[in-house]
Amino acid sequence: MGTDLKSIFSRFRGEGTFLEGKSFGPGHIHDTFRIITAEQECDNYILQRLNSNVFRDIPGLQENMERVTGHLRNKIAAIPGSDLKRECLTLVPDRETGRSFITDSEGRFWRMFIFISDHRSYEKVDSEHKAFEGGRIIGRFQAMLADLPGKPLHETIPDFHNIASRLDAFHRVISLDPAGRVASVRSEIAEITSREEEMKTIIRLGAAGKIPIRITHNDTKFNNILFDRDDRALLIIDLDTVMPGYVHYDFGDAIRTAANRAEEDAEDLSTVSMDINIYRAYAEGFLSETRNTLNAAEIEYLPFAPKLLTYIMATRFLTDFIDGDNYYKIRHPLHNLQRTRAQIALLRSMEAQYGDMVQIIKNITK
Ligand code: ADP
Ligand code: GN1
Ligand code: MG
Repeated sequence: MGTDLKSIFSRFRGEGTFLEGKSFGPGHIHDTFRIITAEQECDNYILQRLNSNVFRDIPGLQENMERVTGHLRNKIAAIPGSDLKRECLTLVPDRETGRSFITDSEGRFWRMFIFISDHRSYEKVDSEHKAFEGGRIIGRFQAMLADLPGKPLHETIPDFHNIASRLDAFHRVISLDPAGRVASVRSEIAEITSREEEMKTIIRLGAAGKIPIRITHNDTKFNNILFDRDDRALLIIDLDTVMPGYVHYDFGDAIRTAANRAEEDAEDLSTVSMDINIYRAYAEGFLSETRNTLNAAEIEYLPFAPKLLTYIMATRFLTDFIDGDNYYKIRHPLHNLQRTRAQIALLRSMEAQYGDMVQIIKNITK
């Protein structure tokens, strides 16, 4: 792999000499490597082989990425004291064409970023300070993209958070039962089907024109936020799914991951629950940047969003399990089922605390 990475690295307009390249980070989608350069004064890099099974139109995705990072750079540069290299992703162009990605001899797509050095990232959140900071940086991201000029962004994964489409796919895979697993997951299937109508609330509000389409990140998993060594949030990375969406998608996925006391795939379900104090702190940070732009219906349904996103993930993990594990990277044969169960446990914990979740948003926005 070493020589391979070295030759891929050399095709980008990076600075410095390739020293080593190693697998890096917790992502479920791409193959990510950190490239260390030999010279102290040169940056290190993140090199990614992109998953073109998940993302069917990589040139379109990269066009989004260039527009979004370019717009964010202009906004951040205008903030006194900001640090562009650490508060915004920097794509490194192809030496020959200047494009933001290359293809290798097997037709696979690669891209490269400057490595944001000395950062921290968290799977779970253990302090209200970090939760507030995460909320603030995602709120700022959304606010900064509100005036992105030009045509709409490409929908890099069509209907990504459209629960009606996700449920169609779920029922399709159940009727096909390609891996013969349906009989073993009857109770998990029942957890999903019993909530189907309630979970279509957000798309119904959208269709009725009560909540607007905005530019959203759509993968605001907490480990996609990088912090500095003092736990100040620097930026949100993983911009592949930035596209048109509802504010609820970003608020919901951040709470799903930040406020869960256990890992996303916890085996011991008794450890899974939502920490309401993390929820409150995140909401305060997020609303400090966005409350003036959100309409009354968007605010009213914010507490519903974590339930929806947790339900979407449970549905997607279970769909992939029944399908025979073709989408998510797994570390053991029952991994997708374990993820499903942990998400259902989290959803139940949110349901038990729903009244408090509603009250907290009312208190912050009154
Ligand atoms: P995936 O879609 O597979 O999650 P990401 O774009 O989130 O891929 O990247 C995977 C991991 O690589 C991240 O979780 C983070 O740890 C690390 N990473 C990505 N980009 C950078 C960067 N510019 N600087 C530092 N670390 C990064
Ligand atoms: C994937 O790329 P990553 O690992 O941050 C997935 C998200 C899920 C998440 C669940 C493009 O996110 O939608 O929420 O796994 N990304 C894609 O952990 O499907
Ligand atoms: Mg990621």
